Amino acid sequence: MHIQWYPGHMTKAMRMMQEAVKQVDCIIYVLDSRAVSSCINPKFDELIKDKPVLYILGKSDLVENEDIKKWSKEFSSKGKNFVVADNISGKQKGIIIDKLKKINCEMLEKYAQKGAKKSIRAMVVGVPNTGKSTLINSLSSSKKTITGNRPGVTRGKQWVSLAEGVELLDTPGAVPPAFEDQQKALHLAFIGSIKEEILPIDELAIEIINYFRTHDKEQFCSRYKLTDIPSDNVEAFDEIAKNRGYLLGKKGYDYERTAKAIITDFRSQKFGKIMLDYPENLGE
Ligand SMILES: Nc1nc2c(ncn2[C@@H]2O[C@H](COP(=O)(O)OP(=O)(O)OP(=O)(O)O)[C@@H](O)[C@H]2O)c(=O)[nH]1
Ligand SMILES: [Mg+2]
Repeated sequence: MHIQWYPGHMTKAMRMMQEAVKQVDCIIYVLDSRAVSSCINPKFDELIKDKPVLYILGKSDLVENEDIKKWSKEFSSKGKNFVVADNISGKQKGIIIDKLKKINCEMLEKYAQKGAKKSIRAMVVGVPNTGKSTLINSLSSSKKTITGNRPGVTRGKQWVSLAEGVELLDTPGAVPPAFEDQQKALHLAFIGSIKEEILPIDELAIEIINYFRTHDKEQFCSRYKLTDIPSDNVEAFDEIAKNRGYLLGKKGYDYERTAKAIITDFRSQKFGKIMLDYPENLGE
């Protein structure tokens, strides 16, 4: 399965961000904790240049604490500013604001010396569906930005002000123009950051089965009451369909429904909390 997805609206979005970055003090880079290295878009790194960055290891509720600690260690050892967060609850608001002040302290100090107060302007970036708009809403205790569990929900830029003297710029999610590493593209597809319509669902489901052949096999087998994952993909589909009762009358098994179920089950943690990327994959 080869994934290539770079719609016109992303070219436009990247151009918009290249302009907007000139007006901001810093970047909030939202990553999905399940696939941290896959969420790194080299185009964002070019965009950021020398602006201070606060990384959000978001959707942390979807991975095990022990796993996310590995990323915390990695980011700490690289001297990166980061917060492990679940974007929905807003529980980490205090620490996020503190870190924003910390990474902008030179700029704030300069204004303070002149007796002026300056708000912190931050551009929120990330690949699609990582929870950028959700984070902005929870930080501002509002529903000012539109959110949704599919990629490409945010299409334009939108400023949201917080009472704490922080202004956040929501931006559309963007992937790299080409995926050099198809493994990363696949992980983005698993977590719902690639538009569904360009993905052949049967192939995506097979890739998920392949993942479980080598990782967390017990969780997969337990969900579908399998003793093992058959090495033949058709047989694997047959067994899953049989156990879930996905039948097409007398015609056999409903493969489409089976494929959809595997993908949905993965995204709704039916196989448990799965972290796809581990720190050694962090390209730098
Ligand atoms: N479990 C969990 N779900 C989250 C979290 N953050 C966001 N979500 C869900 O992820 C989906 C995508 O959230 P959005 O905020 O729309 O993501 P986005 O990054 O703005 O997406 P685009 O605008 O499409 O780039 C929504 O269904 C959110 O409810 C989180 O921390 N934990
Ligand atoms: Mg959004």
